[in-house]
Amino acid sequence: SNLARLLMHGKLGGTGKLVILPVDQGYEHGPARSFSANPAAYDPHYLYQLAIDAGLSAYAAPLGSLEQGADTFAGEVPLILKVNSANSLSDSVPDQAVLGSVDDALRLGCVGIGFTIYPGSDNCFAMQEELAEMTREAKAKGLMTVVWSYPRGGKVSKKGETALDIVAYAAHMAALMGATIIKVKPPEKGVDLKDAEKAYKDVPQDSLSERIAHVMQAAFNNKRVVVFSGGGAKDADALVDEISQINAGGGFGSIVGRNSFQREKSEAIALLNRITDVYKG
Ligand code: FBP
Repeated sequence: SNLARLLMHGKLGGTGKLVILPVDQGYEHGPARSFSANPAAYDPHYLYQLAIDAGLSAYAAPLGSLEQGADTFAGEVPLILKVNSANSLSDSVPDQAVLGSVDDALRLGCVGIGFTIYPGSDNCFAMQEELAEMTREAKAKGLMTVVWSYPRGGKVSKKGETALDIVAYAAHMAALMGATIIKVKPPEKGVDLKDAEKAYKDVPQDSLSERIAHVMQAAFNNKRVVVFSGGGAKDADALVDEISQINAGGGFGSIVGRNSFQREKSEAIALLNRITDVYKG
């Protein structure tokens, strides 16, 4: 299967763990905000090569950047086509435009499609219906779906986007939608939905590893593959410590974008090596 192809690739091949390079930040946050820290990363070939040289499990990106290298790097790293994207110029409710298709992913030799949902947004039902439709087609054609489940808008406060109850809810919804791989942000302590306080009274959540364990419980008692995002620029030791706790809590891996491509290449590879070493145990 395509999931097996991804799990058998790179330095973590055969461990059941995975580290993915996602580069859609140019679309979501803008090119200079994404790439000025390491201008080499403006070039899609650099990003392919980074994922290959670091021995990562997969490289995920929107259509244009995957196309700009699909022939040159064919077969060298599993690819995930990120089929929908938000942008920082629009001031509308949280939403993403669907810009790629399952057939595009097949044409590019991808193992799967990546899709963001914003549970909570005024557009969340339409986004979930789009995902359901694309998941159906992807499964019929043998591709995986990787779901970026990012609650945003509605009853979710800005700070609450990473609260434990919200992240666990996000992982659970993606599991119910049949996602092959679920991607959420590392959860923080506390609940955001007032009526969740009682349900969380006895859930251990002081350490990140305890919070990760709860998210894994929400993902069908560890039966679904959940990976956690790297987030904005962080100190290398702090990121490795965070990832050690994700691993200790039973997380399946990480998706690390800005913390890898915003560093100069040798530093990025050194950090990604430390991260894969954590997941190798
Ligand atoms: P990072 O490791 O750079 O955080 O990448 C993960 C990611 O999900 C990207 O795929 C995406 O562009 C970005 O974070 C979205 O984050 P946000 O919606 O919070 O800006």
